[in-house]
Amino acid sequence: MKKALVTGISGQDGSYLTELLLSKGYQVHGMIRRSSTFNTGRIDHIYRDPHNGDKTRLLLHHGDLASSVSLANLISEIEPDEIYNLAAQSHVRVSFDLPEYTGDVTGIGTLRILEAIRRSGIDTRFYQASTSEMFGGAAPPQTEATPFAPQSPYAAAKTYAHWVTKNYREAYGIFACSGILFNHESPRRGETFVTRKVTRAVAAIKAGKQKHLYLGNLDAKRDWGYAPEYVEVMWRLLQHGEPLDIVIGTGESRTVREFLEEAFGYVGLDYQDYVRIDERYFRPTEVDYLLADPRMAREVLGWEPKIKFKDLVRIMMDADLELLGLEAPGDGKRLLSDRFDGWHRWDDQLVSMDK
Ligand code: NAP
Ligand code: F7E
Repeated sequence: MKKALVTGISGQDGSYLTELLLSKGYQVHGMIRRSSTFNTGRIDHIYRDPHNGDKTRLLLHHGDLASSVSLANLISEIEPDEIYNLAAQSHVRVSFDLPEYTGDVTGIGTLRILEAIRRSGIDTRFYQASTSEMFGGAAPPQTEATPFAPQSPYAAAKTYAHWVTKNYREAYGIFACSGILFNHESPRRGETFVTRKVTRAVAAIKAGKQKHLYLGNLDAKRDWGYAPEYVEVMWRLLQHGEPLDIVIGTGESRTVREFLEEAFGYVGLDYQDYVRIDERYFRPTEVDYLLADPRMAREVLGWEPKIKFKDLVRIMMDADLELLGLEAPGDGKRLLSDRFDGWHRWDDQLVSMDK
């Protein structure tokens, strides 16, 4: 049985990747950080408490990207075949308020893992969650050859992590890869990222629980894809014959305003009646236009996204309407059951644990 260690298992991508790995028969070790409140909501549906005598291939351990000791201990004790480093202070706006912390966790945290791998001497494959934010101000479309131009402490930290991953590959022969992922979203997206903030607000407005939605820059353009499809490519990258750095996105870019039109329009509302601008959501430096050229992912990994912008909005809208007990038009839900099977099922489906 292959063993994987996943940092950031409690986040959006960590939860989907864990479902994928369990469905492929892996034993998954997840690193969670200590919190005074429960932070495992996204993986509770697949966790089995060994105290109940349940068979489980999902094991959780405390650790932190700020702690070299915890990382070195986990890596030498588990001896994972694959390590997916998904943990990060991942919010761009917040990184301007917490620049030092973001540099430490999102940047140096990656070095701590690589150094723990090197010192343990184990033969493992490493995935680094790099990001389109590293392209920052570079002209679109962005490819593997586009020079980085980070525009935030988050992007600068990720750029450091990206380069040090490449350096450990070249210097020490570690099978270390980076996926340069463009924005990817889902019903499990953190509530303060713009897509989820919008879909939750539309549902709350529809339910009569909220009157207005306060946002920042509506003109920024993003290449938004569907998170479960993106975690699949992380796994494919580590199964590839040689370590690579690769761009992952849909090849379509839309403004925040277009997202608003689509989400409000889905339930028959006009966003202009509800959206207000609040300066506090503007960033000191913005990334205006991200658009992936995902040709290499298609040619080398055979990866192509099935869910594009409009479908993504529908999937997220259906989920947030249902969370508030409202009847959803259901287009998103139907689309998921038509296009996917197996582990790619609607969010609440359990992954079979006894494979
Ligand atoms: P997310 O939902 O914000 O999850 C981040 C995860 O990191 C959470 O599990 C969080 O734990 C954990 N974490 C934060 N600080 C930590 C620390 N000091 N030590 C250990 N764990 C820590 O992020 P995501 O959207 O799933 O993204 C996954 C990764 O891909 C991140 O590295 C992100 O920067 C990167 N990325 C994301 C996108 C995107 O569009 N989603 C695109 C490109 C790259 P808690 O649950 O306790 O907070
Ligand atoms: O912002 C604008 C904002 O925070 C998208 C992270 O996963 O993807 C994510 O970073 C756009 C920006 O995502 C609000 O100014 C307007 O132009 O949803 P976001 P992000 O900054 O693109 C990349 C690839 C990552 O790697 C990151 O980890 O939307 N925007 N009004 C707003 N954004 C937020 N959050 N809130 C607003 O009220």
